[in-house]
Amino acid sequence: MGLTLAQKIIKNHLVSGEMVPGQEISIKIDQTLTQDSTGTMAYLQFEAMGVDRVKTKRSVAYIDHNTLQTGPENADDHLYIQSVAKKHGIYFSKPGNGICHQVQLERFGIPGYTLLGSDSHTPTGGGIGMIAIGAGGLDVAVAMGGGAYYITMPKIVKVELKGKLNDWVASKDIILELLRRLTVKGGVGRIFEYCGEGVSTLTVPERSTITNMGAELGATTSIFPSDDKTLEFLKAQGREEDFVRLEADADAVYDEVVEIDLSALEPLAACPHSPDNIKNVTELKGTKVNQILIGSCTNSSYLDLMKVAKILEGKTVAEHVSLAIAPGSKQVLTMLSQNGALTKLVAAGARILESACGPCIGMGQSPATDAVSLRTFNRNFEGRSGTVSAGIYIVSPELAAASAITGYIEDPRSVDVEAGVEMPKEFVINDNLVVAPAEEGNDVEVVRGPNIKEFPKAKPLADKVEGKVLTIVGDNITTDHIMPSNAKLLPFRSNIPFLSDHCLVPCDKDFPKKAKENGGGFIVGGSNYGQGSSREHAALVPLYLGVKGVLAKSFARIHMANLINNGIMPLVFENEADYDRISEGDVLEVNGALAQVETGKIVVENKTKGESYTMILSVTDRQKDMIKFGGLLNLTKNASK
Ligand code: MIC
Ligand code: SF4
Repeated sequence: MGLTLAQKIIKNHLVSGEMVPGQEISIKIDQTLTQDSTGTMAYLQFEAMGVDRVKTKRSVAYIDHNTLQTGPENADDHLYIQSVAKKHGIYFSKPGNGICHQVQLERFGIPGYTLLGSDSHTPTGGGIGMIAIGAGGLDVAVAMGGGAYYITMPKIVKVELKGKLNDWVASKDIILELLRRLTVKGGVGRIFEYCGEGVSTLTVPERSTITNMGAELGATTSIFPSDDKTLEFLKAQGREEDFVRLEADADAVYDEVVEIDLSALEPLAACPHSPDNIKNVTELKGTKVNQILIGSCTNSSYLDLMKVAKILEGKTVAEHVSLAIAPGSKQVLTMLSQNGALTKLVAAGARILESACGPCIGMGQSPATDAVSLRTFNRNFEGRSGTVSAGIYIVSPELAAASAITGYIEDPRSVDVEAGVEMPKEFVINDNLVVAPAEEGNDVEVVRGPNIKEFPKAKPLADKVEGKVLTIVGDNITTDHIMPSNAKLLPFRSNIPFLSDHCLVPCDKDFPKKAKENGGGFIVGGSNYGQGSSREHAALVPLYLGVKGVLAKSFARIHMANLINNGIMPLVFENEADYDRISEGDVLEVNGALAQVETGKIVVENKTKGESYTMILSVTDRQKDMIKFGGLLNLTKNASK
């Protein structure tokens, strides 16, 4: 029986387990990436492991999220990461060099390699045929130390692309179409592998837009074959030697199949407040727009911005619209400036932002009260923009640019410009913002500013676990709800005590107070609890607040792993109706917890109501040990005794 491409790469990296969906496997990681907002914790954890030099083929630390230095905190974090990177063998991508996923694709990604990143959009690398996975900082720290990465073997979904996109329909519309069909939960436990005649019609940056936003499906990762288009891209990046041709076997067997006829797609938009709330542009046409933002790791490539420049050339942004553009990398910005496209953008009235995540993570550019904002980003969760009342629409750069001119949502097919942008033969290469690590790290001193606080350490599981239900939240709660990120909070990503006053506040403003007054307790959630980002803070902060377990209808993959890594029990209702029986303030108790963890079923007694609920602890044996020992670090320490 033939193998799919994902299976081939996993097989080549398999350390333990069998490639049977649902079973635990572990794989060797070739490359890691961190960014600054998750990186400080990842490196503090790496340091706690006591490993001198990273053991990967290449590890890169990027600064791209917290670049708005409104006080010394972010700059202190940058210095810490820069020095720790130099000491331990990690390349350091300075602020200004670009968004981690864009730069990794341009300069470091290699087809057939595995990449683990402390950011949920790491699967962007699937656009050049990598198995690229997002994870919590602790998992990335372990991988840097040479440890294998453990996951449940996903199902492999074949996405058969037929035909070719029509002019001004974008690759963004392909992933929006998948989100329309499958929802933000539809990809959980799955790898999306793209095949079919439509693949060869898409360039690497277009493919990467799709694999990037596979994260919004909840997928483990997404991957494209490595073919002539990949060669064209790597060659233009001066990295032809990194190319290897890779595809699925002709007789590969997939667990599921989805077909998309590219020629039938139309421009789409994800409407407020979820990436799967999809409408056709024709339904939205004429909606007045106040702000347009073009950028993010989803859509800030050279090709994307050239399309935007083409549409905006000679035009002026509508009077009532603010248009801001953040090119994805220094390379993109340099090329736009060299070929004059930047001048066209500026002439049209665009506000040029630095090459960083910027407004995508709420670092500035919050829209006005009740404003409508079109963004080429990937997430439109309520409040993520910094303005709770704003309506955020996720769209392609083409649709965004067309709308910037009239100030109303426009169908990009109506622009009077010829479609298509040529892939450059050569990208401009200048890696002078990437600092190589020291040959010998012993003499490098790690700089720890006052903002670098210790991370909370989990304790081994007690046999009797008790506490109050601190809050009850609904379905699809994101990590942006659990641990909000914005220009005010991001500077404190290395300061868990500070962040703890903001935990779950968008859902329940009294949550931190209740957690502190009661010395911790339980959170009750609906389905897909913890969707979105990889931020470990959504587990570390509840850990700091004394949260012992989360009872939910289901969990998102990365968040569930982060809870377990930090010794918090993720418990799934066997009977979903029990969710409605629980009230805030109920006292819950688990007796004989240590033995119950072993069985994978936990009986939670509700002392207040005099009833009990069977909860499933759907974890592997190794994860059971993590919960018992109090997280991954304790387990690792225990194993090495
Ligand atoms: C995001 O897009 O939500 C982030 C910010 O990149 C996060 C990481 C973080 O919270 O620092 C992610 O996607 O993992
Ligand atoms: Fe940065 Fe936004 Fe991409 Fe997250 S989704 S890595 S915040 S650009």
